[in-house]
Amino acid sequence: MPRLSSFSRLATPADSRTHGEYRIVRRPDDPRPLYRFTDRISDDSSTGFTPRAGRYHLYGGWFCPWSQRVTITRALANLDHVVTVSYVDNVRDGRGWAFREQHGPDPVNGFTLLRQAYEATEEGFDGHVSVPTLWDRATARVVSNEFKTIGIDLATRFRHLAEPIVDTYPLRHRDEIEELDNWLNPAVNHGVSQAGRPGPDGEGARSTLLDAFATLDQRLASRRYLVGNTLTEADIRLWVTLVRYDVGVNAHRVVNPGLHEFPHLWAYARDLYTVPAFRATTDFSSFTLPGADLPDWHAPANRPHP
Ligand SMILES: N[C@@H](CCC(=O)N[C@@H](CS)C(=O)NCC(=O)O)C(=O)O
Repeated sequence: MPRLSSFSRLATPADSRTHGEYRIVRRPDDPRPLYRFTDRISDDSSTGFTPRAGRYHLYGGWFCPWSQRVTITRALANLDHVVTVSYVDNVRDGRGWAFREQHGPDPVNGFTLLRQAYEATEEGFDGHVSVPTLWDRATARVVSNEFKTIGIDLATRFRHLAEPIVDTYPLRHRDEIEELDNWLNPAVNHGVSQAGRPGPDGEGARSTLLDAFATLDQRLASRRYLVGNTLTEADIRLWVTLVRYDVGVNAHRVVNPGLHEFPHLWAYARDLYTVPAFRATTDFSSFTLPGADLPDWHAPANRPHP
């Protein structure tokens, strides 16, 4: 019988009866960050993580908006041949994210569970096992599972190795991008899950979310992108939530009749879907709830020129 190489090893199917549900027990007095690994890539060797072709690997999840932010950024930074990527399975049990048939084995370490990458970095690791996770082949450890700084580093630190298709984090717009994030991250990116809670529990979040959509709709009536006149990180951050909205949290129309109620915002979202980096990193089946109707993402967007 042929021996399987370590790189074709896969986890056994997700099974909550045997392994329990995935959950994190966090002591209230634990001072460590929620997402434990927060190292940065820097081109002046101050962090030890220097940008080199082939050095880093991104563990992503098709279902995950935080992960998709980073895979879109990677594509727009033109890093397809510089930073490799692979995907965990769409479902998990108490063991956390795992590598299974659908998206293939771990091509770097042959791990069957993403947790093993964390344990290789910190003995007895007991924190969040999350995607995206950035792995360093040179030191054989996790660099970061902080999606925000992973995205910024991919957008800014590899330019000597690859000419970006789009500069998604231009110096002149960084303050405005982060200012928008201070509003949109709680109101929209995190607000959607709260808004999906039925009844009074979700009421506040629903009105905050719909107010934010209305303000964005107005903002996007006369401009193609959120900040400046090119696509930036601000658009990526918003879009990954918009693309999931009508088939995820709002699949059963618990928040509103649909994104189409905000015609400029909806056209803006469709316009971004025409960008190959957005389209190629989207797998609707990985985040569409059973019975949800997929809106027509291919309808022409007719957006204002920047
Ligand atoms: N929720 C994180 C972003 C990353 C994240 O939540 N990823 C999800 C998948 S979409 C995950 O892997 N969660 C496992 C965990 O956080 O333990 C944050 O707000 O910083």
